[in-house]
Amino acid sequence: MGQPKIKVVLATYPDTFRHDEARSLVGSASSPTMSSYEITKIFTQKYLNRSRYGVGSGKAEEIRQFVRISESERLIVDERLTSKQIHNLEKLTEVPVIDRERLILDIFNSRATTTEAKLQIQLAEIRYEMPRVRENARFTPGSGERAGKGGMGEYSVDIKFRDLKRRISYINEKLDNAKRKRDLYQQQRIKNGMPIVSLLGYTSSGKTTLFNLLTNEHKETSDSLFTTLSTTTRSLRSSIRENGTILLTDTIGFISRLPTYMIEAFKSTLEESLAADVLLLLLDCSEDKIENIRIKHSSCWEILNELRVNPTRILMVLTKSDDASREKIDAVVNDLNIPNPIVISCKTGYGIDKLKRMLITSVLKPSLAASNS
Ligand SMILES: Nc1nc2c(ncn2[C@@H]2O[C@H](COP(=O)(O)OP(=O)(O)OP(=O)(O)O)[C@@H](O)[C@H]2O)c(=O)[nH]1
Ligand SMILES: [Mg+2]
Repeated sequence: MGQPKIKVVLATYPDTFRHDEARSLVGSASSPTMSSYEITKIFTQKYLNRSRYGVGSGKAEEIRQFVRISESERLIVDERLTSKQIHNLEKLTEVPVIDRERLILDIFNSRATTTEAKLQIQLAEIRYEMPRVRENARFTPGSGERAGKGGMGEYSVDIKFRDLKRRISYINEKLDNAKRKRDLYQQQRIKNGMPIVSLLGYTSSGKTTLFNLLTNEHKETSDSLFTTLSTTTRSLRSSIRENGTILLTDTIGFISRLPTYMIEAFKSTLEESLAADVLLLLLDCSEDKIENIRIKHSSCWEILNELRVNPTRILMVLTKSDDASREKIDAVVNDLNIPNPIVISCKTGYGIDKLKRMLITSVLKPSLAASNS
């Protein structure tokens, strides 16, 4: 029997993309005690960055009343909140408040299995905490008084800051060790002339499902967000290329509005994928709304640009075609201006042979990849 669910109220934006994504994030998350969440009501607000509560004061009061009558146990706000906003909301609603970044970190925490992923999350946790140490110092929880009158004084803020910085150096050192091992492996791979193809894309775009299909692996897949957090590399099935091995890499997915410090925390994992000879950028075309597909597409490109990836090595792959009409796929291709799309379905096998052929050609002549980007 599963744990009882925790009743939560969600405050998000009115547009469908953010609304639906926030709901999926809550559905994928669980509390530190591993209980999952059940949404009692979704409140929408055009702005979630108002100074006092994030939401407007009127909405905050509505939320307070609903939390009380529905006996909800948490409030989740789909935006980054300051310590002060969290404190104000907690005081008003009398339940713990979780902001978007905290929610993503909680999902990461519940999913991390490798030592490296755990270290990366610890790094992201510290980076989440750092600005809040300073923010906290500006008011005294419980009284709103200035620091020094029982709040965290400047002296203790400095000590806390120094401690966090020390922890960052320690984690970075450990991550560097892991990176050195990976670099060594990569040098060996280059020496042996083994081309590498990586799977990238929005979370839940179908990367691991394709990875499993092409490598005979059984890595976990699910419709929850961030099922995969660490990088796995395997050989493609030998039938793909008779005269040598191609390696395939699966990694963490992207999401919109991901703060830079979180991308940075996972950079060492991502770097392995970004260094591949060919990068397959997967895009789920089964989404109901083309607007949502467009947002996911542009979020991926924003992150790839931020990570300075050379676009000529990227091949676009539209996934889950079994769940999308021909018209929808054509509309996506036109809308996003993809010249030579590879359309696949891991469920029916559609397009998989074409993808394999395309991969062989691309790793042999990497410049061909440019025609698809
Ligand atoms: N209908 C259909 N569903 C698919 C297909 N490929 C994957 N899925 C489903 O899409 C969901 C996400 O698939 P994953 O392979 O876990 O996606 P991912 O990109 O690895 O996701 P993260 O690791 O969370 O970033 C799962 O429920 C899969 O069963 C497909 O070709 N057709
Ligand atoms: Mg995955």
